[in-house]
Amino acid sequence: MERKWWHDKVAYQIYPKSFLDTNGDGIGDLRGVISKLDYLKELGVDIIWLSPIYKSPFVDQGYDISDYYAIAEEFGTMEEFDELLHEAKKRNMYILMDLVVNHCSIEHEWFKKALEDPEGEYADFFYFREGKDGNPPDNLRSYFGGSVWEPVPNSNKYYLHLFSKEQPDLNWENPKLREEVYKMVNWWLDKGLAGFRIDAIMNIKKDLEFPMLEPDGDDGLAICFRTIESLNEKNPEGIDLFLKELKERTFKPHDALTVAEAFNIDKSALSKFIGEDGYFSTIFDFSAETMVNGEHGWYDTPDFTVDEWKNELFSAQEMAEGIGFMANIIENHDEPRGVSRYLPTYAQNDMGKKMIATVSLLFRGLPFIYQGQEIGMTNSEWNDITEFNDINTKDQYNVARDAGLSDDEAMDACRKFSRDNARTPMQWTFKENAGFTEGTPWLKLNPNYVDINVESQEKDPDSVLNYYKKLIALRKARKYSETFIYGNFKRELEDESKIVAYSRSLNDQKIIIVANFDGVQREISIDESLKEILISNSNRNIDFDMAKDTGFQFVMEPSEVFVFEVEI
Ligand code: TEU
Ligand code: CA
Repeated sequence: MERKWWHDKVAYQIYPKSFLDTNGDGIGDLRGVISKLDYLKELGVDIIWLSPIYKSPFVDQGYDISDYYAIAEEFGTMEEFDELLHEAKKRNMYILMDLVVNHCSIEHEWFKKALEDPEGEYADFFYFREGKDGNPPDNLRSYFGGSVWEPVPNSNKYYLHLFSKEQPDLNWENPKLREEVYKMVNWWLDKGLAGFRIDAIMNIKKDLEFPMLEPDGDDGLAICFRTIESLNEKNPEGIDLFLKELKERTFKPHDALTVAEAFNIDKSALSKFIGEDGYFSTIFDFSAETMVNGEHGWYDTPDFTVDEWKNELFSAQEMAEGIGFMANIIENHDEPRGVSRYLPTYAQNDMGKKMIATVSLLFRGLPFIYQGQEIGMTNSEWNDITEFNDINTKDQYNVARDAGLSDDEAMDACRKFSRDNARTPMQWTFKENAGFTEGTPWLKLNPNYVDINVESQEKDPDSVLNYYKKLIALRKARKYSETFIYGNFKRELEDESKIVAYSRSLNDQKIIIVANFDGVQREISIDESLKEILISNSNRNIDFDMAKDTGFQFVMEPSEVFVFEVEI
């Protein structure tokens, strides 16, 4: 496998609006990010992905961009951004921005010009289409609810939006639009950006026939991603042209790191995406996220078992083997907190948080930590639908109510799945507003900041934060890093239900990770000779010596994890 500059790195996602506010307006800002670079460096982070910081009306929290060349005033200035790049570079750190080019904002000048002249040049930057028999061109439902089509004022046309109606989709079929995108991407890369996280990219190719689909709900609509699925079957080469051209014209000449948000890529397509000459450096592993999607919405999301979860992650590891690197996450800004979602209730404590971190960070691939994950931030408390800010949450609440659920039942779905769970302000201290702001935070804090915060954890050698530091240091330790980066992945102890175990091996080194996701003690027997315990979350002193050469048996406590080096 050809070595890349980012292979040995650890990445961290910042959600700028909720990271740290330095001017008291209740909104996180670039100054806040700059002031915490040393904190991140000390954690062991090399690469920082910033969720969108471009000028935006913030209908979808900056994923609706009105000027790709400007920094949102809420976050600061271009000078401050340049300062961030400079300060990061000084510390050998790298900055990734969010590339949101499936759509822009209705406040972007392209869209304004398109509305002024629905027959003109800029209308072709978007999908302006006539309806059929007084109805929109097709019956697709947008990701955030309602038709994907919105009438263009003073015209017989509609415009397409797969997300909210304030996020019109850009027409990638139009070479002029593509040129504008490449110009913009190169402009940022020339500034010294290391690369991009690429938003919702599988959506850029549309089925231009805009066919009607079998409705999947009482609204007579079908969720829009169905066309992506059917398009892949009809015309698998469809998106190829766009993604290849994007890469050749921008990322490749800059040796940029690109991390794409691409759901449901199967093994046959994976090498085109993340292989040696793939469209992207890596894509997120969303296998756990997509494992259980509700058929109609959050409210009917089925439960899953530890073994199902493990199998999804392990299958993704196996799929990427020999092809490329996945970007491994346990949560992001679109998901509830991973420790609240994936840990069984009995394991939702510091032991469990360290355990799931160990499993995730030692996988093969590029690890991403989402802000607050390193201190074990959890889902928040929500009393009322009006406490949420997220557009997706409001829609899902209505979806549940429309399906006949009570306010409390609909709220329960939102409590579990709201994206705002991950967007509550970062918990820096136990003091007022968790040290996030001296003003009024834009989104309600998680009240547990008095117990879960950076300041307290820095002082406590056994904290989740200090465990993350040790874990990252282990991953990077010269003696083991080659194995953690390039080593093969293999399932271990496969017959043991609720035991999550795998190994990483390279040349004459083999490392085994064993985690007890069960709520009771478990007897474990490993048919290898133990060399050393590299890390564990219990600091238990077990005498493995007697079994050094004959395999070793031991009892694991609930939520305990061990990382062993074994004789090979
Ligand atoms: O998300 C794209 C995406 O596929 C969403 O449907 C995602 O699955 C959903 O938010 C989960 O409920 C990206 C961004 O990550 C998200 O924050 C944006 O809202 C979206 O694109 C539109 O830009
Ligand atoms: Ca601020």
